[in-house]
Amino acid sequence: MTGPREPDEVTGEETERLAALLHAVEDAEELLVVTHDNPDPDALASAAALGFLLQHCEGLGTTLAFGGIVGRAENQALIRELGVDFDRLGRENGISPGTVVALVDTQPRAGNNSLPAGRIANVVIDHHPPRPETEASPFVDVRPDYGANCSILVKYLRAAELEPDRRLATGLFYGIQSETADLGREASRADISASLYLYPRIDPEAYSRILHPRLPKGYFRSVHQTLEKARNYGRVILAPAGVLAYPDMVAELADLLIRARGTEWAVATGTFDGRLLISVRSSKPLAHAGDLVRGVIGDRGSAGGHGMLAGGQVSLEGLSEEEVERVSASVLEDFLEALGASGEPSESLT
Ligand SMILES: [Mn+2]
Repeated sequence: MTGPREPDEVTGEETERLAALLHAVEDAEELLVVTHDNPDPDALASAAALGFLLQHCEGLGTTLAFGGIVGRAENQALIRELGVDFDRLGRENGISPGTVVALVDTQPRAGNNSLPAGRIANVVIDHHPPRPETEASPFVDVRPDYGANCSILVKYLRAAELEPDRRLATGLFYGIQSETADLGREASRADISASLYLYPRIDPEAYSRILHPRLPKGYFRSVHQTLEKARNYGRVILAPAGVLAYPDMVAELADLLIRARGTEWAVATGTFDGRLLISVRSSKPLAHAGDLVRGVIGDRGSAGGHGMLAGGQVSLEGLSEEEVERVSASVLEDFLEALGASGEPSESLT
């Protein structure tokens, strides 16, 4: 028997990584932290934490930004409780030369961020599988064994002996719990340790406001429509949601559907602003969901993810309504085939 676990100590390796990070930004005038489009809590809190760290350690003026939209009520509440502003970044936006760009929870050319083409990311801190394009960045810290990117940022804060304020601690804690399904999905020792460190520092009322936000009517409409359209194919649920109320809705639906008893895979799709968005969840720890989505989407679009959760998108720009239907249907069919479920008769989930 072992006693209750204490947060890990800061190692010399972490101190060295912090020194290298600070060295990489020391000549900067400004810092721009970019996270992936339609960001999730892990991305949002990671960005806020990196801004906080470099503001305090290097006195850098910091802008946080992402492309796309935050629609999920929990994620909007997280931004409110973090008390930071995020700029909207278009792929065409110029970034001034004296600005250091940091990517968090994503990597250069991953297809899910709005870092302008040709712009080098000076700093990359991520927990998705490393990509070859990332090697061009001067400072890279990619830890695919971490369940949440926020847990990497906690290592930096602790190495810097920089206490996160209550708002940031609350946001980071939520980011980790949300990404790892409360430490039950792909959580590593580092995620548990970061959670133990953060928990005494959070604001419980703010945390509760993030977890239990009021929901817009569009949420119920989308859930209702999706449940009616969702089909069971053995252990697979396919849910073509149609037009989404907001882009991160598709992840919310996949999170809901994977909870259906007996389900090993949930695939939710929907369209938003000229794109087919895909979100995949698996209940199996060694599912390789990221590989699955990459294989199915192929060169039709972009995809990425981890073992138990993944996502992707396919551009629908310029397609007629009929063509959109056809592309959407063929993506779902390809998922069924890849999951070995195509021959089985489907039944309605409800
Ligand atoms: Mn993440």
